[in-house]
Amino acid sequence: GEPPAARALPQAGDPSLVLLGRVGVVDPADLDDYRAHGGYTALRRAFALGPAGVVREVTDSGLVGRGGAAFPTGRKWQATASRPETPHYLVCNADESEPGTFKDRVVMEGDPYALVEAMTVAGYAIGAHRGYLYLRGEYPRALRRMEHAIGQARARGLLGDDVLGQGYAFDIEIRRGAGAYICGEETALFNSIEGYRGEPRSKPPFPVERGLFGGPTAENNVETLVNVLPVLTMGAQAYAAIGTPGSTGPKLYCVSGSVARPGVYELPFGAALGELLELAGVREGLRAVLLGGAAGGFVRPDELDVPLTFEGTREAGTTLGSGVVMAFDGTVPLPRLLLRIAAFFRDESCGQCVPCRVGTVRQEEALHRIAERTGAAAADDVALLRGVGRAMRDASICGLGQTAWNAVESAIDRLGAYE
Ligand code: L3W
Ligand code: SF4
Repeated sequence: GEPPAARALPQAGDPSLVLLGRVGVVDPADLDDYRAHGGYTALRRAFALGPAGVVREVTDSGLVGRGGAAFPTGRKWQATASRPETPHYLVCNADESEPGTFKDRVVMEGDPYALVEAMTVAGYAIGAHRGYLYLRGEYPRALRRMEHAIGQARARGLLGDDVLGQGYAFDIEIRRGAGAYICGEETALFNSIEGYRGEPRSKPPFPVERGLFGGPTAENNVETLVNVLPVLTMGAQAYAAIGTPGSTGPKLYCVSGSVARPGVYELPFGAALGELLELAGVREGLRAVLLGGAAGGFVRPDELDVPLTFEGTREAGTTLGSGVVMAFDGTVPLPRLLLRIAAFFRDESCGQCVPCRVGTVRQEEALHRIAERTGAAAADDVALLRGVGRAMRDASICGLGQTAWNAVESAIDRLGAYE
């Protein structure tokens, strides 16, 4: 089709990109090449600042978590660093499993040393000597590249007993997931590392207080951690000038569905959804856009001016989540799509609590009945969906159950599904 009119398509490797600038340019197996492209300047700056100085920079940058919940990273690190109990742990959540999310994979495959460096900075800031990288089991190439990068960093004194000769000890261990979506929930992830069933724990206590092996733990998403590198290299103020006051910095988006050029895009926070879709080459006949993944919500074609920020999407009644942008045209029957989402949650519910274990089954059954009636819903089925949805949202232990009805609800209320 026609090239996008809005602006030049940012390509991976474009040096103007803050997060993807090295992807596709640097040799992901070569530590020296990483260094030649600016690698390890952030860690040097971290050592110059000291742990408290790093936490201050991250706090001042306004960086918030990129795994979907947008919790302030500086506050999380400060809370972990200040706990008197030892040891402290760093956990990188690389169990990227939200349907439609594939940004962390691009970072790990294309710029693995960046994550090694970022984890080292984070470990230093929070006073941890051990970091765990919990890696999605279905990412064999990311596993190979991260294993290699960690091994090389260790061989060159960038991990181990005396990192960069600064007297700081830090090492990284990789643990692989085994295909369960729920193990991306931070406390289920801890249980999985500890050898227990991957079931979420009740919060509070939050991980900053009692996390992995009961110790104070900072758990961060891959994209969150790699953002710490530009925070340190450009400084908190310059970083905070990117994006909007409420959502600072650059963001990665995973664009898929009815677009000409699906893939990972980096844009500063604040671009309009329509602008991103232009870049990705949105096709004719757009019917709806799912933002935030299976746990997210739908946006109509007449709402594409919604700004891609945490506050903007919240105001519009949806969520940015981890950056999923899934475009659907009229060739995708909405009832089938909702049924697929419901089946996903029914499949992935860990079964620990009743509202989610039973609710995800009831939700799928109701959607089946509706689909069998060629998409027309009886009023009592919609009422049942609302009741079950409310129970799941209010009474589930973790985010899976709490969000399992989001997409269906927004399809009914905003897209007029089943009318
Ligand atoms: C200290 C407090 N820490 C909260 C910490 C908490 C966690 C973070 C966010 O994720 C999202 C959902 C979807 N003192 C604290 C505190 N924390 N209060 O902040 O916590 P929370 O509970 O708001 O969210 P969460 O359960 O960690 C839910 C998204 O995740 N999601 C799926 C994501 C999938 C991916 C992926 O595949 N890559 O990210 C599904 O629901 O957007 O908003 O660390 O400990 N007072
Ligand atoms: Fe398990 Fe669902 Fe309960 Fe979360 S909400 S603990 S996934 S049963």
